Amino acid sequence: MSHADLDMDAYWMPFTANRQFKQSPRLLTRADGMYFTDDHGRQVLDGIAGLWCVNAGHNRPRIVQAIQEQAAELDFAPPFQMGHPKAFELASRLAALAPEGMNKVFFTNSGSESVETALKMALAYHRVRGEGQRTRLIGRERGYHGVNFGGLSVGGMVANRKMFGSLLAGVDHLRHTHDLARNAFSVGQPAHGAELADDLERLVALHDASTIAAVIVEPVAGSSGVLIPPQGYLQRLREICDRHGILLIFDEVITGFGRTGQPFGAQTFGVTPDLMTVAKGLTNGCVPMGAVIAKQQIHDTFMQGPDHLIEFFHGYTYSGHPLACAAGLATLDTYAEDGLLTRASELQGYFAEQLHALRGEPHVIDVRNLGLVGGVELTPRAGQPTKRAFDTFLDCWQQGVLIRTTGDILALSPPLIADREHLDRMIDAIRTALRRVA
Ligand code: PXG
Ligand code: PLP
Repeated sequence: MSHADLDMDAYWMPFTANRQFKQSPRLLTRADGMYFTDDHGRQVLDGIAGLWCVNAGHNRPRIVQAIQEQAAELDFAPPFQMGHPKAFELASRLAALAPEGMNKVFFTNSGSESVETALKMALAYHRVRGEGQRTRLIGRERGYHGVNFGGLSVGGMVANRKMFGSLLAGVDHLRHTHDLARNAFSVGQPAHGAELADDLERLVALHDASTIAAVIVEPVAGSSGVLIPPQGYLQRLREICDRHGILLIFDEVITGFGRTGQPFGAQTFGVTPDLMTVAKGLTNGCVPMGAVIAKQQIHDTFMQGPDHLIEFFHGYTYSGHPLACAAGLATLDTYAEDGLLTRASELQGYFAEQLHALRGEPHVIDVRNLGLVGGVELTPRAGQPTKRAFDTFLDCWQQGVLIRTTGDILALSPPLIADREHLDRMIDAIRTALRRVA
């Protein structure tokens, strides 16, 4: 079906320039492997794993079959006071992949819900331990933690926040780590900025540690433009949290499932958080699902009082949905069979080399990379912020390559099945586009 036959009026599209889109729609109708097909039958190379989620590539037979079979076998089981085997199985498999000691899994349906869940877990954890005055949550400027009120509050993307009132009370933010003056064109982790973690000491001095429940950061900030943590930064944040009894939450919604070269960013960077949020790649994007993975000790702290009482008053109708669990199990099998959770570590050298060759192309003021994530920052067009990057995106789309933009930053996060030729083609498309956008 072509969009000429489609009534586009009713659908209010998320995070989309609705009027512009409906004038000139970009419709995807099929997907397989590294490619989408659009409604004109054109093949479009997927440079962003759908939306940082289709890590094993599209239409993987094992996952498709698992979803089909599950739908016919058990379509739904209530998650409260009831269970079904695949939820337990998937939780065990995730615990085995996660960093040592992080072995309790709470299911949600998205990254946003995972973040809300982790923030609530942190608050309740302190309360259960008798430190209920630890209510403050600390995020970071330029952080993205989804779109619900907790995640928005700790998040630091101004456009996402400014329309929505005063958000959660008692939230503060660390400074972001983006520093073009010292770190532009760093290959991998930038050298400068570990000391920015000390900003947490400033907030501790201001609020007192006894009021702070948790700090949440993305190991690599994705949505706000591919910001790679400076060498030593996450280690230092961990040390400061430990010193003050503050929980450290890693939001691994993007960095999870092989994106940075190890199963989780925590492993790539050698820093273990207390709570970890995941989503996206958990089911290869095929069925909505998220999870919070907690340290055993945090979970165990809740397990007190009479054992017929609910320990944590939280959960979603679709927590651990059978279809999502089936997709998750088949996704983990697919990752394991194809060695995808460490494949980015093999490809990242080549990817970095090719991506950094964009240095010197028109408008390029920074190139950054880690694992199979790349960012290319452009000078904004005078008086028209974001337009140059968006025009570059449109040009790439015309060339049959899907990239992503945020502000004036281009992002690449290819499926982890990509080969060198795919990476070349994505980067060539960006080069060609940059040479012709104004
Ligand atoms: N945390 C992080 C770190 C994310 O990247 C979320 C939470 C929210 O997940 P859900 O599933 O509720 O969307 C995300 C999501 C982009 C982009 O263009 C990134 C996300 C979502 C939409 C667009 O970079 N990440
Ligand atoms: N709103 C109403 C009226 C509900 O009954 C429920 C769940 O029962 C929700 C919201 C929450 O929905 P979910 O559990 O899918 O997040």
